[in-house]
Amino acid sequence: MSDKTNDQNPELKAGQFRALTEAEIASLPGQPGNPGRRGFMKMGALAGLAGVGGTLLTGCGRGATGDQPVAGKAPAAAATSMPEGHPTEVAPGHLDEYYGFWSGGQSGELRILGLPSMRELIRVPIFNPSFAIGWGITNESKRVLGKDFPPGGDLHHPHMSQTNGRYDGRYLFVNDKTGTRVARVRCDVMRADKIIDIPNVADIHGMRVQREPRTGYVFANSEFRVPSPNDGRDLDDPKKYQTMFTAIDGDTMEVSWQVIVDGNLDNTDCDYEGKYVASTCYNSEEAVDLAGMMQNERDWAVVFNIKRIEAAVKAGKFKTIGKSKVPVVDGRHGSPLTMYIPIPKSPHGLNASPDGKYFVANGKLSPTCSVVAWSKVDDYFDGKLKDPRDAVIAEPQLGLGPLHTSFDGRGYAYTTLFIDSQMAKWNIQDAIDAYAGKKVNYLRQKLDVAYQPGHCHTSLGETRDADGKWLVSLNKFSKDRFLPVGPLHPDCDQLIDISGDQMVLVADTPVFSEPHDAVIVPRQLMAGKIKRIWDRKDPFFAETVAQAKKHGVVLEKDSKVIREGKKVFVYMTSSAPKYGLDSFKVKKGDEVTVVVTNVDDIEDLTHGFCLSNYGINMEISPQETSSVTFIADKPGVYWYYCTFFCHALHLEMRGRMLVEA
Ligand code: CUK
Ligand code: CUA
Repeated sequence: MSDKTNDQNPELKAGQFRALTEAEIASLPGQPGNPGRRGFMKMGALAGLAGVGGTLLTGCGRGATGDQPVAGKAPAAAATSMPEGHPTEVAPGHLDEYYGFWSGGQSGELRILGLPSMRELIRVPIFNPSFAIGWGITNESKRVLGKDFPPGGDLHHPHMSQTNGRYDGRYLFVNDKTGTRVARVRCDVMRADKIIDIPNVADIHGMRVQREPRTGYVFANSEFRVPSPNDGRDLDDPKKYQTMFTAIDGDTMEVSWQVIVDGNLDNTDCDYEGKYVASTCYNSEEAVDLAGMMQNERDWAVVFNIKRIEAAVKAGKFKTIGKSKVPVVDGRHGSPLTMYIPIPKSPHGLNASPDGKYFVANGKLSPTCSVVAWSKVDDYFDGKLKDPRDAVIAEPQLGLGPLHTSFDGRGYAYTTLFIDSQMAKWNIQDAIDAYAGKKVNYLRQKLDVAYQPGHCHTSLGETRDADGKWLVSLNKFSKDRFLPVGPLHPDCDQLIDISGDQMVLVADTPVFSEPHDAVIVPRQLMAGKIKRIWDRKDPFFAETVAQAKKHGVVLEKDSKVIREGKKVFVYMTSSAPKYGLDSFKVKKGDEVTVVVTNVDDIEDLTHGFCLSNYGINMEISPQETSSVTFIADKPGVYWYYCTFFCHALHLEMRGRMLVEA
């Protein structure tokens, strides 16, 4: 199916799009009188007929705004002369308007995209080693990763720190499902500076940050139930398995407290007042096989009362488990610390609306989303609401497989339908009215996406600043959308314009496995926050600087070798196109630490240090110090050379390590 490609629209070059006509929009699924999916598939033919009469979608009423003198959008005139094959509206040399911080899934990395071009700008390795920059190889990165770091991670959820419900550009926090870890990334240099193991639990999945008054807490769900402590006891006695909700102090990256729950936790989000955080909770059956996990018609959204939990911890009403000192409170059914709201069926995503009034739990195995009012949660904890189910104030029926919901700040919600391969746009107030018995149609549009969407995310949609401009659909399958590249297909992330009444698909982007979630942040918000060269006083390599100081070495100018028994420290500068040392000599079996300081202070003038046949490469960006420690176990001549093309004489930028037998 290639209904939306330009095969049928020969007037347009590959990658060019034009705006839908009124008639085409009316034919979209979800529109009154629409002919359904089949009709949508016919749209390609329709588009062919319409020919070049329509405006290019690249213009899309979003051309030059006049208030963006610095690049941003290409002027409307330039939009018609977009480079061939470029699926975007950002012309060469122009900058994107938004940063997209993208999960890398089982790649273990964070990715930074530009929107609306959907261009991948850079990858930030976090749980995954990266030979390109030396993550997992350098001493500096190993200090963050810890001693015996696993070979990778499964990063699902990136979220930026907030202050008063708005992104503040300090940190990004990410989870590692397989390694039961949470990492913090500094937004100024886009490097992880803390990675912590979460004790007592397994598989950190859903993760969000406290919005009010600031982050504050980072909340993490552990999904799989295991014995606790998980030390070989109670192996095949699932009744003794449990899981917990974890709150981390985002400033110190220490675990503040944990709450034992029933079921297993999936996704999580918090309110805009700093009072509550809620998690979807499936497998209320507490089974360990597929059939068993799908028995109940309803599972839960669990709401955690932050103040009460803090008070319980303060009053000493907690236990600790095994060697961990983390206070653990009991939040299972009947606890005054939690509220279990029945939600159909095995709910997955949980998303708080930017007006601060509601959260939406996405039904997954039910065609519904459940809208819960935070005010009713207040009522429940105040004793005014007896049945937690009465906190549900709407349950719109949207389609098959609702997984995640995003908001535009104008009262609309956008929900991914995994099984239907569609995005549903619906009106929250209408859904509430319909639940109350009024005859209203809350559904506004269904847009086919390709294919099987997981998360969706709107620009600024998880903050008070939700601007209703862009929506991304992070699709798990791409099938026929791209050139075949072997049995493993890329995923397909699609950009959707939501600035008008109708969602309009504007770009397909192939992505490597497997983005789950993303956040979209305007570039103005990051202006001045991102460094372009390192600060010599940066804490990332401060320990290496301190070690050099002990050796009496001034990193910015000294290049010398210092021997301490079998330990050899090789200090050298790098300045295009030369290392401070043309060669150094060690003995077989020495523990060698090479410390390279890039004294160039020109933006983008990065050097590399690659040591042949020793499996070593590292990046040294302007004003950075990077170091690596290894055993010189192979005698002979080994060249080290620069891996970042830095100068016309880059290939000559090298030297020799001489290892005596
Ligand atoms: S989860 Cu993957 S599609 Cu890990 Cu946020 Cu829903
Ligand atoms: Cu330094 Cu290439």
